[in-house]
Amino acid sequence: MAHDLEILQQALIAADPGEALAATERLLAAGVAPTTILEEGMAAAMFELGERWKRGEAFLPEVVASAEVFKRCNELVEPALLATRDPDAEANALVVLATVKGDLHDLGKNMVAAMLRTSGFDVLDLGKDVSADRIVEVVREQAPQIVGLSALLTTTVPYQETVIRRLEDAGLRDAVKVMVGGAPVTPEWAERIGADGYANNAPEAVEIARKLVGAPQ
Ligand code: B1M
Repeated sequence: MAHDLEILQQALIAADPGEALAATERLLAAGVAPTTILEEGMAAAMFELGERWKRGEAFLPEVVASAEVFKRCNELVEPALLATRDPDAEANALVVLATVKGDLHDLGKNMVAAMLRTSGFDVLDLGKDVSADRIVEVVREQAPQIVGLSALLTTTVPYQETVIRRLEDAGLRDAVKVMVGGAPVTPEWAERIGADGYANNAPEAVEIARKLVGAPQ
């Protein structure tokens, strides 16, 4: 298994769809947990690619290509993940998820969405580059228990605070819990802006969301 996880990582970094999809299929066939494939294989590869990009050893077109291969691997893993949904673990809660305005990074947010669904949440995914106005409108109309805000750029992280302030202005803040995440987001930032929860990764997001709605862990 460790060998195929390594092959998957290298294939994602190299944006090689054939190798990446074959390694994903082998891992699934071997019964490796979909969460392990997502976190230890796929997310870890994108993190390493980001480090290489920072060092000038990878370039934007390569990152775009890797992100496409990531999505194709995800198409294989997500159904396997959803098949592990435990009908006895229903959270009876709606989560509205969005990558905030100005930010086009959605791979991590999509992983959070899939893991929340697997853990018995209903998820309304508003996508990426989502404005505070849109989020406020949806919270008013759908009355979710949680709003989840993802941001991957240091320039878009402050928009998480903008959304919280807009929910306050609209008189909706007390009606909904706000959870924030994304690589540059920290627990200190979450506390500073008055978010109710912070998660470092998708499995942790599930844990925090269940706590926020009082669902059994
Ligand atoms: Co971008 N990018 N990117 N990029 N990109 C980063 C974020 C960067 C750190 C790369 C680097 O320099 N090393 C850097 C930001 C630097 C900074 O802010 N200071 C950067 C940059 C600069 C840019 C552009 C500005 C580049 C340019 O155009 N010159 C541009 C911005 C576009 C925009 O958004 N307006 C850009 C574009 C892109 C692509 C489109 C090519 C692509 C995104 C494709 C897509 O998402 N559909 C991309 C990618 C792939 C990356 C890196 C390499 C990988 C991100 C990723 O998908 N990781 C990234 C490097 C890095 O993050 N270290 C980088 C995998 C994913 C599973 O992890 O998203 O962290 P992640 O999600 C995790 C956790 O964070 C957490 O759970 C997930 C699963 O464990 N989580 C949550 C996420 N959301 C959560 C929400 C929660 C809870 C947990 O609650 C609600």
